[in-house]
Formats: sequence, structure tokens, C-alpha cells
Amino acid sequence: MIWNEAIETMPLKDLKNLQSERLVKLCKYVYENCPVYKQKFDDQGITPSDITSIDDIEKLPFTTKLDMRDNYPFGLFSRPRADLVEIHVSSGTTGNPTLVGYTRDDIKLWSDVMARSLCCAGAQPDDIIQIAYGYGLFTGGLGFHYGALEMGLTIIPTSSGQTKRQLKIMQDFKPRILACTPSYSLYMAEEAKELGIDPRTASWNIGIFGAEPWSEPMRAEIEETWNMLATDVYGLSEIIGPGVSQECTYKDGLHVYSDVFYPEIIDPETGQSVAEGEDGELVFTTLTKQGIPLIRYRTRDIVSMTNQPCKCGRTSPRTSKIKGRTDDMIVVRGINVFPSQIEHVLLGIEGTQPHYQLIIDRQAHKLDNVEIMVEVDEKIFSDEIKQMRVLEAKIKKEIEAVLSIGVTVKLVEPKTIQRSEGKAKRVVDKRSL
Ligand code: DLL
Repeated sequence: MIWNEAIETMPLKDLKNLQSERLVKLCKYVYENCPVYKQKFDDQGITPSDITSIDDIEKLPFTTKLDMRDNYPFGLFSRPRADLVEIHVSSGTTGNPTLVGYTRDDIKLWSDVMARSLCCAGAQPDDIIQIAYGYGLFTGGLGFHYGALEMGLTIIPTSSGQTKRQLKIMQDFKPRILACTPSYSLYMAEEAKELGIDPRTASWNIGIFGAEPWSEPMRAEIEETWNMLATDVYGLSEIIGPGVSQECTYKDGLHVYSDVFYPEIIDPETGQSVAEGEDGELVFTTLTKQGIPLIRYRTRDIVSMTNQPCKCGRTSPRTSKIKGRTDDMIVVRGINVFPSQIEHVLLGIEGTQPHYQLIIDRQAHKLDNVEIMVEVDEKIFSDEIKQMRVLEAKIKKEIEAVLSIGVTVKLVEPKTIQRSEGKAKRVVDKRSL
């Protein structure tokens, strides 16, 4: 089922005309309503009349998280505060959090793109959905809620946490769809096994997982553990929340709702667009948002993108899974390290669990030290020490081959690493403390 067939299967030529029409309107709208954007246009020496089609988008200035922080709380809005019906906040590591707000029309837009996402993942109107993303300032819970309401699903708004209760609700009400972070789904599987519930018998057939990076091996692990189809959903508060892009049941890239969120992939160093299929930073322009529309917003997420048609019939461009972030990249001894590279290695080694944490430390005048804590199966702990050493050496060797730096590997017992009900914390960087 395709939620909005006319839009989602629109020939690319028509889609481009629609995007052009919307971009022209947007430029005029922000120039007239948001002094920060007027200034940005003036600094760039352009006026809205210079923008006549979507091909002119590269003439426009970028927007960054810094613009949001500098104009905190309401400076970047194009509408007076009184027109906003809801506000969300995305927590940051430094300075002010990022505030986003929605007019009533923006909530309608959010409901619509989220209904499109749910359908794209395989939801049917008579389904029950268990929403185990956090409800509150985080956009996950309410974003899914609006989409499910729009689609007419039966919603169980469990929010995140209280894992035993999540499992009981699943057993009692038999929802077919689960929405939560991928790491929380694995945490729930551990808890289920402890309670004597076989996860493979769970009622959930479809998982809609996102809000944090997760690899293909982790998908395989989740699908095997829960006996379900695990799809990827992507989004960020600044653009709308969840509902920016979503995998269909073919799981061959995330369909971007490019009629409303226009994507570009750029080289993060030069700002120039990269060739189709190459990795780069994902940039979005919100073509129809009212409250806080953004022009060429730099997400810092790294993906590649394709315009090739998908088997499902949707024509919108598709991105790869998120491959990393320009800022989450850790530089250790001059080498760029992404946590996802480590996850990839671990999931390919028998006996390890996808629960890991990198601890980076620097002692005075010494090189940075990287320790990787890896949870291993109970059985390995009860085996001989010698076998543990063999596994440790194997993990060390494989990770070093991928990262090109020396690391220390520490095997730990199941459940040693702290679990998260929301986004998992993969890196502890003690250097900056
Ligand atoms: O995480 C919105 C969301 C909620 C998406 C529920 C999906 C499901 P923020 O808290 O603003 O919004 O965080 C946005 O999270 O820039 C990515 O770095 C990361 N992220 C989100 N989805 C994915 C994903 C929500 N599917 C930031 N894969 C983004 C990898 C993701 N990273």
C-alpha cells in the first residue's frame, strides 16, 4: 500500500516542477518573514527573484546548527510564537538545545509524512502499533503518534522504558508493529529471554527502527532474534522529526520525501554537490514548512543517494543507511574512526554481542588509548581462559585491520554495558573531560 500514490509515484519531471514551484514560494516567504534569512540572502547578494527553479538551489546560503543556537529560542522562526501549536527540543552536547516549533499546518505535514513512512514499512490500516519511542520533548514518540492517527491504526503509546510492561502489552494486545530505537529492541529481547519468553514467537512482524545509527549486521541480528522485518526510519528534529525518509519492504535504501524535504548531498569540506552514488553530507531544504522552514540545512549525517527507480514503485530518491556523522567521527591519533566500523566487525564474529562501547583516553604526553569493551556470550565466560584470549586476539586483529590503529579489547560479561531505552551511547571520550 502506498499512502499518497499521486505524490509518491510521480514522474521525476513532474516532481521537479513541484519542487521548483515550492522553492520559489519558500524563498519569498522566508525573505519576507524571517529577518535572519533576509540578512543571509543580503550577505550572499541574492534576492528571492534570483531563484526561479530547483536548479538554482546552490545559489542559496547554508543553514547550520550554529544558526539555530545563535538565534535561540525564536529568532529563526518565520511565524510569530503565537502561531505555534507545539514545541520540541533536541538536546545537544554543548550550549543551548535546539528548539523547533510547529504550526497547525506543520503538524498536518508531519502526520502526513509519518503516515507515508508507516505505509512504506508495510503497515496496514487495521494494524496495532506499539510506539516505544520516548514521548515528550524528543520528536520520536509524538511523530509516530501523529502518523499512526492519520493512518487510523490502533495506537499503544507505551513510550520508552518499563521493559517488562512493554513485553506484557505485546503478549496481551498482539500489536503487529513495533517502533523504537534498534538498540532498545535488542535490550527488550534480552529481557524477554530472561522472562522465559521466546522472542521469535512475539506478535511484532514489522519493526520501524531509527533515531540512531545501526548497521546491516545489526539488522540481521534483530530480524533473526524477533523473527520480524526490520526497517529503517530517519529524521531529525530540525527538519520535522521522524518521517524524513523511510525504507520500504525491499529494504534497498530510504525513500526521501523529496516533494517536501529537498535533499542534496555535498562534500562537507567544499560545500559542492557530489556525484550520484558518492558519499557526502546530507542537506535538506524544507519546501513547505511554515513555522521554522530551513534552507539547505546541514545535517552532518553522511550518506550516498540514488535516483534509480525502486521495485516498490515510489519514484523519490533513496539514501543509503546513515554511514556516520561529520562530527561523531572520532579522530584518534590522526585517524578517523566511526563507531559503525567497530559494530560491523563485532557482528561478524561468532560469540560477540552487538553491545559495545569505545573508551578513549589520553594520559599526559602519551598517545590516545582506545579501549573497546565488548560483551560476549555467557558460554565464552564459562569456557577456559585460553579460549577467551583467542577470541580477544581475533577481535583485536580484525578491528585493527579496519581502523588502522592499535586498540585494546576487553571482553565483558553479558549486560555489563549500560543499556539505553533511547539512543545508545557508543563512545566515552575522556579526552575532552
Ligand atoms: O532522532 C528523530 C527520529 C525519531 C528519527 C525516531 C527516527 C525515529 P533527533 O533527536 O533530532 O531526531 O536526532 C537526529 O539522529 O541527525 C542522525 O544523526 C540520527 N538519526 C536519526 N535517525 C537515524 C537513522 C530524531 N535511522 C539525528 N540512522 C540525525 C542513523 C539516525 N542515524
